[in-house]
Amino acid sequence: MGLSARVRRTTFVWTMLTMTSTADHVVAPAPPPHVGPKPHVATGRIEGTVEISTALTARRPQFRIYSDPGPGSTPPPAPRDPLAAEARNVVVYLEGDADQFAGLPIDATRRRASVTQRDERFVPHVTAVARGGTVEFPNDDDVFHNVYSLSSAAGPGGFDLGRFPKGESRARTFHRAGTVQVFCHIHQDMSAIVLVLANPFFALPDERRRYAIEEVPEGEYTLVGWHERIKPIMRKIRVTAGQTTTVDFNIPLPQGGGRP
Ligand SMILES: [Cu+2]
Repeated sequence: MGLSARVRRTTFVWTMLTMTSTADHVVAPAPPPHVGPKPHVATGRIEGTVEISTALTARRPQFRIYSDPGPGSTPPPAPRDPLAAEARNVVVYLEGDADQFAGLPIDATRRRASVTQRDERFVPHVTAVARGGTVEFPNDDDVFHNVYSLSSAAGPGGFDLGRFPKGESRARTFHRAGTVQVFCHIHQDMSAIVLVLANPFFALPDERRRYAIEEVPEGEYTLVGWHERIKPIMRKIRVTAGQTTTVDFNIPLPQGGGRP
């Protein structure tokens, strides 16, 4: 037989071995889904790009200052592209408590996040955790900061982590899905948002505006593109095992809008 046929045969045998080992790994007969500590679920991937489409008129002067620093001045660290910066404030997530999610273990990394107080801002401005997740709020500034919220998603009455100095941190655990707006009593223009999500299938775009949600159980879902200044964008999607579903979002920010 020719070389290519041999290669193909080798591949076939390897595939069979892989399948056999996979089959051995799963208890036979296959348990019903949602039962057992680690159900074997066929998963796929969702990925895409987030574009922000607006002139951001009212905010442009702020960025012009950064892009044209005077001689000898040290401007605060600023993104080269303000639109790319807004893409970092987008969260893409699967909606709701779909049946497909029941009994799935939630990766611990989906339940941890950190929002630093730096240069009298919360960094990042937007973060997300799965329900039950904990967010750390370390103070990296030379001045005291405070962290509080009145949002109902943060629990009855919200929370107030008090005032604390540089080098210290306070944490808050979020048990209810929803949008938590975070502020500082001392600096009124400081604000952050913690999006607490009902499931672990979410992502924030990277600096190239790309996002990816891994190991999503096969099925049909509503994928949401969220930004604080728009009505969430909903897309019906299907995730197929072993495949990548590509969904790009175009987020039209209202012109001249500031942060609420
Ligand atoms: Cu502050």
